[in-house]
Amino acid sequence: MNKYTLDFYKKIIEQKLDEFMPVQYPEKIWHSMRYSVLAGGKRLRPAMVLESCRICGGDFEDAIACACALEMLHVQSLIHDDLPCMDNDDLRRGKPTNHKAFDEATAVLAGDALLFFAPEVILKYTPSSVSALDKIEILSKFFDYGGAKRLIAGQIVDIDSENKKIDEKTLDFIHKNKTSALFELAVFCGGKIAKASDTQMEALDSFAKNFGLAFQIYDDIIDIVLTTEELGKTAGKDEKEGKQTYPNMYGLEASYQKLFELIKNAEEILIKNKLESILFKGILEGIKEKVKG
Ligand code: GRG
Repeated sequence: MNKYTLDFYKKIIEQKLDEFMPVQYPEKIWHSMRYSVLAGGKRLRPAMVLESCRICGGDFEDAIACACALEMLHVQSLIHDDLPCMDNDDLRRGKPTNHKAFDEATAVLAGDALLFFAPEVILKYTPSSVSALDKIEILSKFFDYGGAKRLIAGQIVDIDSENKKIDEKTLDFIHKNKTSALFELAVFCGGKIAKASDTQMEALDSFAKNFGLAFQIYDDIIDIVLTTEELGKTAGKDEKEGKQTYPNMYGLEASYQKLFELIKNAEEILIKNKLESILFKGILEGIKEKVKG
């Protein structure tokens, strides 16, 4: 297997996620947490933590705990997003959603438990070569970006905007917070652990901002053009639920254009800042291929 590709990182991440989450008493909650965390998924965010660390001169192994914690936060958001009180979905990552496989109360608790467990993983398993101050900065960003200022902010505006006419600024707010925030957090963690320079941190951040927005537009496009089987989650859900998306506001053609523009920006940021990345290049190429084909 080629080094530093998504498949390369995915294997490492999945092994560590399994290792960090042994089943213990009361088993039901751990089974529920593990069910969603180990259900597959592309593992983009944790892989981006590891790659950001590596391309800024760090040892990516030092960032594994952070990468797994970020995936746990992401999975928590998916479990809660799928609940009947939110998106009410039956299928996620090609499997029944957590509340379908277990029950609603267990799914709520599994999400809550992951939220507390993730920072514990950062503290417990990040090596001592990462300074206490850097760990505090990472945790502080983790709480900021996962909370009411970013991820939850995006989600609540998204929910409140369903079936309403919203302006471009509001749509932008939703995308930047419910989706881009975790990509920005991923590259911040990787860069911080590598002790990246301010210039590198800024470059990673603007790469992630462009990538995050591109990824949400891509996610909205494939919701329209791919099937449920291809997606591993219910297709056509956005339209049905009156969700505010880029294609709904600007049309499919303009969405493709915006997607390619953002991808180009992201590629240029990497080149300009000499951040040579096999993973980032591969993910961007993969998105282009998928929407073209
Ligand atoms: C942090 C307490 C707390 C709550 C979170 C529920 C919620 C608030 C936020 C949901 C945000 C959400 C579901 C955003 C969608 C982002 C998105 C495009 C997800 C799909 O990501 P992929 O394609 O999924 O990377 P896989 O399954 O491959 O990991």
